[in-house]
Amino acid sequence: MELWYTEEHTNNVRFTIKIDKQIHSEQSPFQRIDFFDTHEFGRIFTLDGIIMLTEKDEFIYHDMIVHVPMAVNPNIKKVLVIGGGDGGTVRELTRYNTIESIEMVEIDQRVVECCREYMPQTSSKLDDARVKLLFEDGIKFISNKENEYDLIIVDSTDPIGPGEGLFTEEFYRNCYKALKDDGILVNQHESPYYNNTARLMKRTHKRIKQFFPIAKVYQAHIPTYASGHWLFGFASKKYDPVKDLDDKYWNSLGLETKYYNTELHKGAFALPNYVIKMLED
Ligand code: AAT
Repeated sequence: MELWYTEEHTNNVRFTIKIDKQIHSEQSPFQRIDFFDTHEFGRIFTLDGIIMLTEKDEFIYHDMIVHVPMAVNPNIKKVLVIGGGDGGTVRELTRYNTIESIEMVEIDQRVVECCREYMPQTSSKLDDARVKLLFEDGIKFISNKENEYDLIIVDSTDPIGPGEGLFTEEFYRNCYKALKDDGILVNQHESPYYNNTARLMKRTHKRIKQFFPIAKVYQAHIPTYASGHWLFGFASKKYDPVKDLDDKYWNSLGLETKYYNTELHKGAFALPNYVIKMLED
């Protein structure tokens, strides 16, 4: 018998992948956690029936959420990751010797435990000496921080369920406060393509723009997220992500990346007209 994983991308569109084997399934206090092996995408990890990552395309998401801010400010030393329990974002951050501390605040301890067991490709660097794991709600965690971080990465689920509060005005105000004067906020910013996510992405940009003098959006092609066209937000008190790109410095580090390079960095901020219009509205 053939097994297929199906995810609803809209009420009228479904995305289906052939499953070789179901690996693990459980209901945590926060969400349903599943792992499957697939022929096309390798092992996949889903929360509440939505793909968080696959072995085949996670490099795109994690390269873009980490290397873009790191190539803009080479002096990033103290980083906060909110969500990201699979460890992919932390894995990329640990490649920078200049980073001194990485705090990862993940609401669901079971995500980390399961990813340590079933997703070694992303969780392999969670034991780095600079990494501190905190199992709490990122919304609450950030509320009393001031002038502490050089970089905050919001590697969150979509704004439904436990991730909802990570897309609110209050949360972005608190991120602004928690960042140093030259701090950068990067977040997963949903997709502009289908109406259901476009609505969320427009609202997210509007909210971030209220607090940050510089608020830009950049894109990547992530095949297993709805429509494949995914956005990230770059917000800062000081740095423009393209004008302040330190490409000489980043290239001198000699980091080998499968997706990111500094030419692509510049290009990722060039958006299709319909997206520019959505962000202006
Ligand atoms: N690295 C790509 C994987 C993710 S998972 C996002 C993580 O955010 C999940 O582990 C979830 O438990 C955690 N999370 C959700 N809400 C909170 C919260 N309030 N505080 C802390 N952690 C939280 C991102 C996938 C993006 C999918 C896009 N479609």
